[in-house]
Amino acid sequence: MARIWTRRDVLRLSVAGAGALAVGPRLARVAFAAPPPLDQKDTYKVGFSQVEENNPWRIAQTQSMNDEAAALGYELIYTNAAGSEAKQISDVDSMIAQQVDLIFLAPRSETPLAQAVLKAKAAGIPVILLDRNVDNAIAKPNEDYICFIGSNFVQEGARVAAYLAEYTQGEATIIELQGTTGASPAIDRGKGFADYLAGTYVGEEGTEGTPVAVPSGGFPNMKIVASQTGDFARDLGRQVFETLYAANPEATAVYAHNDEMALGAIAALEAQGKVPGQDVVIVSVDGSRDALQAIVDGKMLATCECNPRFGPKAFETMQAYAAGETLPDKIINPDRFFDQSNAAEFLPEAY
Ligand code: GYE
Repeated sequence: MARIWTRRDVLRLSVAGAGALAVGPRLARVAFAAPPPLDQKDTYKVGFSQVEENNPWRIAQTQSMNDEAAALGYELIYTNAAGSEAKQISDVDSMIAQQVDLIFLAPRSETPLAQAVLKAKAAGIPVILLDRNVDNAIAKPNEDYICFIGSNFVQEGARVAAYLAEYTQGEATIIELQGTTGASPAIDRGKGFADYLAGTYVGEEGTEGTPVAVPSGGFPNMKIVASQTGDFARDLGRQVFETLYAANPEATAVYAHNDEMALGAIAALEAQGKVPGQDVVIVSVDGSRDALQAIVDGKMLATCECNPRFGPKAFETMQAYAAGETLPDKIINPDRFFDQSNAAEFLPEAY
């Protein structure tokens, strides 16, 4: 079976990796057609490389990973890259040096962190990607890493677009606040939303929640007039929105790639004496407590859920891999959708 590696295989890969490094900055993809194996054991030492810890979504995710590791009696080696790709790459290096059994990686962006996946593979350590993907031209699921666990971000963007289209009856001048540049949720949430408005969105991958079909021709009177990154952060979202709104005061809607930036835009509008929810409607993704409260208060229109509580699914997937199960390339979390009709109901369970 391709999954069984010998120590000599690992050694050969390290040598191949070192050779590739000598000729260029990128590790060549190694030839093995399966990620490194994982023994079945009573307890494990597992790495969790978190991208940042500056918002409620990340805090809830880390909490969920800690809780599940503690419940299972596993040791969790946690690192916080504080929003830096360079730091995250060295965090993974240090996990490799500590010889963890497996690495859960929440990669900041798709391309630089694909290299970290290859390094872990070369060291014989399997990786599971949490909540963001890597560039699959560089590192592949079921080959270089086990699988990705997370939401269908294209669908999230399309669902938000469908909701906004219905609410505005196809008339909107939109400012888009993008997530972290090069991060898969930013790329895909942008794409799903834009494709839906253009009329080219096609539902994908059997997940629930596919939005209503786009009318042919899309929504010609819904236009994105400005689009810039706010790095998924509340205060940067506020500042970027302020600049974009000053240049586009005719805007009637904001599409933020996460709740934190949506809340930043709400703060900027209020600071200018505007009424969020009336002068400008705001839609986003995540389903944080503050966002649900903003919906209850009428300041935000809707948010598509993206659930941060990964712990149980992450460790269950790891155990399934150790048991020799074949896993899909992507394990998709189902997302709910929150608006005025149900935000109050979900507030108590929100993070
Ligand atoms: O939406 C955002 C977080 O990668 C899916 O990252 C995740 C996103 C999430 O910081 O709020």
